[in-house]
Amino acid sequence: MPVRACAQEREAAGEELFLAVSVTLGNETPSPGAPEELASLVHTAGGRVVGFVTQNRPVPDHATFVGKGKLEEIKAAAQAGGVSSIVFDHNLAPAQVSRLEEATECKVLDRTELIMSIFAGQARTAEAKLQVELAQLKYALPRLSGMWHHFSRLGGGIGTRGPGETQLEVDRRKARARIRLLEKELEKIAGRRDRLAGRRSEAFSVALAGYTNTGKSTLLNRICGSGAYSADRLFATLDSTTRRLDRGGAGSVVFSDTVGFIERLPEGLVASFYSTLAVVRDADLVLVVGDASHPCRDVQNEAVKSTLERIGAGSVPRLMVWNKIDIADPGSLPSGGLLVSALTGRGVDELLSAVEEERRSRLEWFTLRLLVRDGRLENWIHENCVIGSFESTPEGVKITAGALHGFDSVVGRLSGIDGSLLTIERTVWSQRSLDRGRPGRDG
Ligand SMILES: Nc1nc2c(ncn2[C@@H]2O[C@H](COP(=O)(O)OP(=O)(O)OP(=O)(O)O)[C@@H](O)[C@H]2O)c(=O)[nH]1
Ligand SMILES: [Mg+2]
Repeated sequence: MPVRACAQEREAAGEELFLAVSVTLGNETPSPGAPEELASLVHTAGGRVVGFVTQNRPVPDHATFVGKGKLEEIKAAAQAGGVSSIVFDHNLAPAQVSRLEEATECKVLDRTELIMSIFAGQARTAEAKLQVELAQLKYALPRLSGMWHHFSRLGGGIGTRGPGETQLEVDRRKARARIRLLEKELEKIAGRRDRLAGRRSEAFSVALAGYTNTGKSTLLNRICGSGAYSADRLFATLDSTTRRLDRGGAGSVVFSDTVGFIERLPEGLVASFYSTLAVVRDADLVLVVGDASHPCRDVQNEAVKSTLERIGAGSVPRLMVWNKIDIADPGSLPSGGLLVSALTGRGVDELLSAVEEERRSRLEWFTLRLLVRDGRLENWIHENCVIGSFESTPEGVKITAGALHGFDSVVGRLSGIDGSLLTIERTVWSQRSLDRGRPGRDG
């Protein structure tokens, strides 16, 4: 069967076929997993890459990104493969897209549009949908002139659908008004989340962050027994899920799972998902979850480190966790980090012990005296502090307790419940001095 007829049949079956283009610029070293990752992104978006064209250039061509000769090659390859969509593993200027589409007579998508299209297709929660629409609109705004022509000629498909699709056809004024509305809605949602977070701020918060598809949601489910959505696809998670780990003791730990990262995560998505990513920024500890079985695990991890900086979480303490050791080559396991399998549970107890050790190292100890027995105050202390000793005396209750976020935060919270029943001895020890066995007066 001729290639073209075969391609048409597959397109008719609902799969959009792509020619992929990747250019290595200047003295960049091509990332070894980049072609597979691009193909995987296209697959997640519902399409298939049927051909790959590469080029080395010192700098991008101003008009068409690739050079003239390469453009001819791309056009010929698209025709031979019977594809009407081309994806560039780069970000293109609006004028470059127009010229490329004219020259090749194909729809041209850049990396940002492709990733945004995946986000649009995967968004489940109201917040994620609004965030993706905002990112898409902001990206489309400078491209709106000619957009109508672009979509009417090329029809639907990847990059042209999603929460933002109808908005892409309206004029700039309407798009700007919509952007303002979306920003207001998102502020409201973020405000509600901040208020909720404030209520549980005494817990030790641990965020799972890492490259997409490394097993963060599976690990959250393994640790907390929760039903977070996990799947063998990129960007399965686009929101944040927080679960409390109930270990039966005082001073709880909450784990949050959130959207995964990728190399060159589009700026617009980082900005739009800023509040979703607050669980990482505000965490007491970030577990950086890597895929030990992935051939490009180190490149992925570099991308994760730089994304953590970009989202403002660069200074949060981290613990490296290498997941999927059940399918990793035992001869080349990564060093420097905990080794776990979220699927089989191997190493997960050691991981929890490491988290617990980290939490205890941050505790600050102090002594409280309650003048009378009071259920509400005692409950609060039990739920939010680690109890060192609890002594009932004729004058009330004497409690030695440790808290995560310092003595002052505890005083503030307890006074809010009923300060009149309380005297607090400002005798504060750090966990470190306790560990040395010589509790010294730090404050
Ligand atoms: N073999 C093996 N597979 C795993 C392990 N952990 C997760 N997986 C699989 O890896 C795939 C991705 O898992 P997820 O938990 O959805 O990954 P994620 O990091 O949350 O991905 P995103 O939400 O897309 O960023 C799923 O098919 C999981 O079953 C593991 O320890 N071993
Ligand atoms: Mg996930």
